[in-house]
Amino acid sequence: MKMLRAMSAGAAVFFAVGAASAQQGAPTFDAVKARGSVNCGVSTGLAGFSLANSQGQWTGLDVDVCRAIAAAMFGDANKVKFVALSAQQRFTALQSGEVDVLSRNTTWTLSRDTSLGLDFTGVSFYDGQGFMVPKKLNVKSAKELNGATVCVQPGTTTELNLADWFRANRLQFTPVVIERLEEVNAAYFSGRCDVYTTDISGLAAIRASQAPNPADHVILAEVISKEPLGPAVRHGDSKWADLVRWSYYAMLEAEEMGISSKNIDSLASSTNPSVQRFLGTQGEYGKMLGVDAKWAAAIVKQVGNYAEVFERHVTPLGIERGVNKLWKDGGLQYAPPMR
Ligand SMILES: N[C@@H](CCC(=O)N[C@@H](CS)C(=O)NCC(=O)O)C(=O)O
Repeated sequence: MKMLRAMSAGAAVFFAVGAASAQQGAPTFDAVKARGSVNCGVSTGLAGFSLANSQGQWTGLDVDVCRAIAAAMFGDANKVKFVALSAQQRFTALQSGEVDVLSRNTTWTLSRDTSLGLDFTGVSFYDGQGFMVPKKLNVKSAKELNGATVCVQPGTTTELNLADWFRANRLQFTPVVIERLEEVNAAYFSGRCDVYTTDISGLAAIRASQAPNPADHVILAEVISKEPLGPAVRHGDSKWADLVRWSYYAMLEAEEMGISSKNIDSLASSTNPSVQRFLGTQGEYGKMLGVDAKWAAAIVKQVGNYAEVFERHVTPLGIERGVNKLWKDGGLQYAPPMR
């Protein structure tokens, strides 16, 4: 594994793309099925998104996306092995086959979609980059940050946007670039950096779970980028990408239809055709995906719909649904029809 990680990103891409085009069929889908569990790459520990407790049990929205895939594939949301990955490690881990899917606050960008050999299957959380500063610095706007020392993780869109934004605003800054999350957190909370920059969801998670006193830190109003975060798979296995994509959409569709883990059993006798399609009592949608007819019902029963997952993990951080509301409630979350 060390050797794989040590391979240059370029070599890994060549290997992954070469392997994908040489093989026909559904290598990842078949490999996951034969193995009996999904290898899911998550971040090393971000409250609300992917965090392991002392027993090694993972929770969070990114974690639940992988549990949903396992529920669809095996009828059992627990058939997942979580692999903790730093921002720097994550793409090599996917390219080399160490994980089947990355569900880890990863921004969908053109270069990742193309030259890194990935396919993004949707957006599980619409985010943007922000800045957190100690309240005692009395900073009201990011425009006041000239000359600041800024903590940032490498291998992220964050690092790039940071440089762009300061340059565009003709401001100076000194980056403090640290790979390990605990070390960046320690650097910021010990005052080694004036500013912490990352996705706003990350800032909220770090403030809520790591700050000695969360009220001592403010997240500034400026949002300097678009960060559509979503699951990613390797190029070249559409059957696997389809399953990952529709597992997530099933959570959205369930919310839209008012199907939740609490009421799904009571809907078994529903005569509503779209409910019947969702439950797998009408149509052959499971077969089309290569899984059981009850795949979507298993997701909702064992993991929940998108609102349930969001409220369980993300709401406690003080993050509102905002743009992550369903389209019919004025947000951006929209699932294509399940038919
Ligand atoms: N969305 C950005 C940033 C993602 C990212 O890795 N953010 C950091 C800061 S919140 C993180 O998740 N670190 C967790 C870790 O290293 O385990 C990207 O895709 O590049």
